[in-house]
Amino acid sequence: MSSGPDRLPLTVIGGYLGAGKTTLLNGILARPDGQRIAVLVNDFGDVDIDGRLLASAAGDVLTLANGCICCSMADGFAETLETVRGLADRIDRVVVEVSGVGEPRRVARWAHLPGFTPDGVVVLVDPLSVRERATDRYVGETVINQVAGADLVVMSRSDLADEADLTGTEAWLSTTTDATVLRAPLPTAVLLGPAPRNLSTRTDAEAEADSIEDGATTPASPSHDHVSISRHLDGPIPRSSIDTWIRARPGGVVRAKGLVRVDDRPDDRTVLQVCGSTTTVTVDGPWDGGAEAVVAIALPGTPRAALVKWLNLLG
Ligand SMILES: Nc1nc2c(ncn2[C@@H]2O[C@H](COP(=O)(O)OP(=O)(O)O)[C@@H](O)[C@H]2O)c(=O)[nH]1
Ligand SMILES: [Mg+2]
Ligand SMILES: [Zn+2]
Repeated sequence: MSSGPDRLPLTVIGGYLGAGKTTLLNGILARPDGQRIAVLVNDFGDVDIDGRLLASAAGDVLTLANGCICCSMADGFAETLETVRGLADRIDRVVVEVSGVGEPRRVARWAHLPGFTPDGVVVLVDPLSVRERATDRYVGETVINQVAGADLVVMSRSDLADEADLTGTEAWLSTTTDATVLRAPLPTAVLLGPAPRNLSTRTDAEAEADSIEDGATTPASPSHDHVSISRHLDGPIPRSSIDTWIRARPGGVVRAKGLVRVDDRPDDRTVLQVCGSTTTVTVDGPWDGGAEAVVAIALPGTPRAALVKWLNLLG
């Protein structure tokens, strides 16, 4: 019995590194409103940490590892969409998390493929850092394009920002995008359609003009030159090495994440999250049996050696 539409709504979630995309997705998966959702994750770096953070919340999580899906033809992405279309009778919709340097509006073109229907572009912004990032010479253009191409902009971390940050960011956003701007947390029904939100009113002809072929050959923007390195760890690491590591974060690092075991809690999964100047260390459950790994992402031009040395401080 399938009373739903025969085309799968495809929602794209974007936003700069650390903006809160995976957190938002986990929230959706935790409260799916009775919908069966397939999630596609286009993580930055070669270690699948986001996929594992999401997998603990739900079933159908597919990881897209073949480069940034906004600018490369990414055979992997076309194939994955094919796979998802094959699951159509057991899922209700698809949500794609684009890498933090990707342009989600470009990815949304894929929703015009047979079997899918566009359900909008949701872009996360961190009210504490987005205005500064937007002026950065390497990533500014990407951050602005992400926001400008959104249907709905969601301000994450509204719990940490003060009212001045929030209203200042809202004022900036109103000059940068036509999108509806809302503050997190938001119910799933608002994040995913159908909902009273300002879905772009582009005609099919305009969408056609933005053909997938064009997107496939568009050169990557300079923000794609972020320096990313990863390291696999072997066995539990000393608690003290985490403290040392936090204090030694080199300049240029905008994001790091890790799934590790720590010597005083060797059976648990400890999640390391560096996001801008904030570092959090949390335990989210028992060890998942995967590889112990950490990935660091830094602004273009950051010396790799500094990142290697930094990750080597862990254990
Ligand atoms: N306090 C707070 N922290 C958040 C919020 N959203 C995300 N974070 C934290 O910000 C960090 C980056 O979030 P993540 O979802 O992984 O960002 P992504 O890189 O865009 O996928 C993590 O440590 C999250 O726990 C929020 O609304 N409030
Ligand atoms: Mg993520
Ligand atoms: Zn890209």
